[in-house]
Amino acid sequence: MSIEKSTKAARGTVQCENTNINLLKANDFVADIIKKEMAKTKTLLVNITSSAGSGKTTLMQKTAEKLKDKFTMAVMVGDLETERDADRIRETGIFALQIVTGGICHLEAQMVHQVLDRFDLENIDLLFIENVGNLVCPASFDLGEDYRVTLMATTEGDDKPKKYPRMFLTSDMMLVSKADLLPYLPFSVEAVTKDAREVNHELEVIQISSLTEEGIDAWCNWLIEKVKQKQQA
Ligand SMILES: Nc1nc2c(ncn2[C@@H]2O[C@H](COP(=O)(O)OP(=O)(O)OP(=O)(O)O)[C@@H](O)[C@H]2O)c(=O)[nH]1
Ligand SMILES: [Mg+2]
Repeated sequence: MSIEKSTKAARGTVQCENTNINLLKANDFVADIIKKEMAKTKTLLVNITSSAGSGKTTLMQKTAEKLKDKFTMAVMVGDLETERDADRIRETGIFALQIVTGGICHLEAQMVHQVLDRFDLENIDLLFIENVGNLVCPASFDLGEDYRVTLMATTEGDDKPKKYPRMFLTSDMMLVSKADLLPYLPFSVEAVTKDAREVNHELEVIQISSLTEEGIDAWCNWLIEKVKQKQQA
């Protein structure tokens, strides 16, 4: 099964007893509308997920610094409170919009759709969604993205993929972030990769550090390739 098929099928599968099936159906309906909109404007949509503090915003800043002269890019960022992440991303010179969820622990397709008209999609090649920081709820909500990328920081411990499998099952890429801290931590990249691939054998993995720029070229090249594919589709 292709990555696209397997991850999207997983995103649509309701496994958790507490999950509200109607809510997810409504979400998927709007996610489809977003997908169609992105197909029309040939905008690559990438949903960035992780635990709180794994380095999502820092990676958005670094990616903007590296790619903003190559593509038009923008970021939509979800947080429970404050405009802080959007402010940080705007400092790089790209457009960023904060969605304040007011306590909701994830973004839903409806929230994304509501603010889409604030983005000049016809002229945006690459749109990121920085999701609310946690490995649980964001896993269940398809936002119409082309790709889901999960950061797994070395500071979190290497046991997370098996404890929070749905996030890794529904992701296309795992970025092992804060790799510069590896010499100081009991964290095995080999072990985390093995566990994550046992959950999702098609998961791509890149080790990165936004501080030292390790792996940032590989990450940017992956994005460049995906933007190209989207524009040729
Ligand atoms: N050592 C190290 N620290 C990093 C790296 N990337 C981010 N950080 C630090 O980690 C902390 C959290 O980074 P953020 O980018 O705010 O993380 P986030 O995932 O956006 O956080 P939330 O939006 O709150 O979930 C900050 O103090 C960053 O400076 C990295 O590659 N290496
Ligand atoms: Mg952030």
